[in-house]
Amino acid sequence: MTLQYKFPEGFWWGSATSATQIEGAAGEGGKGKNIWDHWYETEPNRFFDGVGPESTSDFYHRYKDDIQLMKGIGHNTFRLSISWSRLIPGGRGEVNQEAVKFYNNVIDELLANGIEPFVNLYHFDMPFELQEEGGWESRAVVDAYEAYAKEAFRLFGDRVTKWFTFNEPIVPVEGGYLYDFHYPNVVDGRRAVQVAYHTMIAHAKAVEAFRTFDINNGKIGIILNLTPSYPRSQHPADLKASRMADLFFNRSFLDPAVLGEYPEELIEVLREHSQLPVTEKGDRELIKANTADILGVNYYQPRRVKAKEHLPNPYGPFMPDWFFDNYEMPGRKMNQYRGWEIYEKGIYDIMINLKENYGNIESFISENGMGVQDEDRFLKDGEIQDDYRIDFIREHLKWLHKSIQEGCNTKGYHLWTTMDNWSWMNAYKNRYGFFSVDVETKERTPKKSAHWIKEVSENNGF
Ligand code: BGP
Repeated sequence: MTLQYKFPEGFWWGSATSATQIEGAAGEGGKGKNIWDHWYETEPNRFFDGVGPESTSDFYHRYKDDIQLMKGIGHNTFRLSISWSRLIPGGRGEVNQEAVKFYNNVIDELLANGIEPFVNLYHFDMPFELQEEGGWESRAVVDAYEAYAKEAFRLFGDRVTKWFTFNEPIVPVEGGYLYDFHYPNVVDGRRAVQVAYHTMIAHAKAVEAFRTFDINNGKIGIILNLTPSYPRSQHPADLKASRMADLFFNRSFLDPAVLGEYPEELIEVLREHSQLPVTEKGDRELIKANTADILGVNYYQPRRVKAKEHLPNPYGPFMPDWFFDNYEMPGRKMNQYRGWEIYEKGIYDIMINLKENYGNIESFISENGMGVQDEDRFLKDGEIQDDYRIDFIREHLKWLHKSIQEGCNTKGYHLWTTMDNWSWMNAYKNRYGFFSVDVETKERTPKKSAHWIKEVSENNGF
């Protein structure tokens, strides 16, 4: 068969998940509480249909079957995260042996089935006790994270070679400290900046620690949600707006993680508005010396911006949005369920940017996907006919393929997500998986896209 879009030998086909969203068993196996368990206990009304993180998709008990499903659709790689509060209840101190056993079993099962585990250490899930101490605002929590990372490298580094320190570290900053969609629901620019900064320090410390372990061919990196910022027009004010959005939402993590330093312009604007974080001596060198080996790119939607229409309220909290307005481009293609624009070329623009401005760092698409509400509507002969998802993936893959042909160092594509999972405040509202999950019985059923990706992965193209 001749393929129009053939991917390089060894291309990583797979999908991505996170502990809190798939494991369930929140009160089992000795797991401590994280901020999601706590928030749900105190404000269940914040979660779609009042569904919380206690049982989610029950991967904790079903991982063996789930790994067979992954294998069945041609996965050669799979991303999971370790739940910090499961491995070390309370966030520091004693390791929970039941958790060690669980993660060992998952890792071994993946390897035995020819699927390489990509392991992420932190996916929005701060142990509750550490949040009570101040979470990422506290430097002591950074130290606790470093100890946790070391423990994970020591326990699993003999078999896991691809490690990630954080998934989308800007999201807890936005959700928890600016826009009120994650616990602790603080709205405070300065505290947000401190949280972002400490997250970066935690990342650099984990990278530094990783290099003291003798992990064969081991690579460590970070997973960032990069949202290219497109200006409404070429007017200098629109261009400036897009540059500012890019600084706050992309370069705030991308530059220090890959280039080892913060953009001067970002530091300047924070200084001007008295928002600079508290730092320690040696931080600059730490960041410089511990850049990522590999970058995971989560891409769902672009950001379109324009110059501000009105001056911001000078008494309101400092916000990145002081420097741009969002722009609704007429004729844009929307995923109406999630409210996100679909712009496939964005994936290519990101990769070209990484090639031209970030040393062509080894990267892969670590998340891309389409969340759809009420997917049962598309049920036919016992299977969800998700042709929209197939189109979505195919069109993104075409642009990714083009970027590879033009020399971008892109190694794989992971869909968000394997089977429908619990999506934070949205719970089970929007479904993303190759497999549907019956929320009551937890039964998994392949969607049409599962058969399609099997073929694509096995042919290494389409
Ligand atoms: C990413 C997160 C995932 C996942 C996904 C889908 O930002 O890394 O955890 O949830 O988005 O988004 P949502 O669940 O908000 O629909």
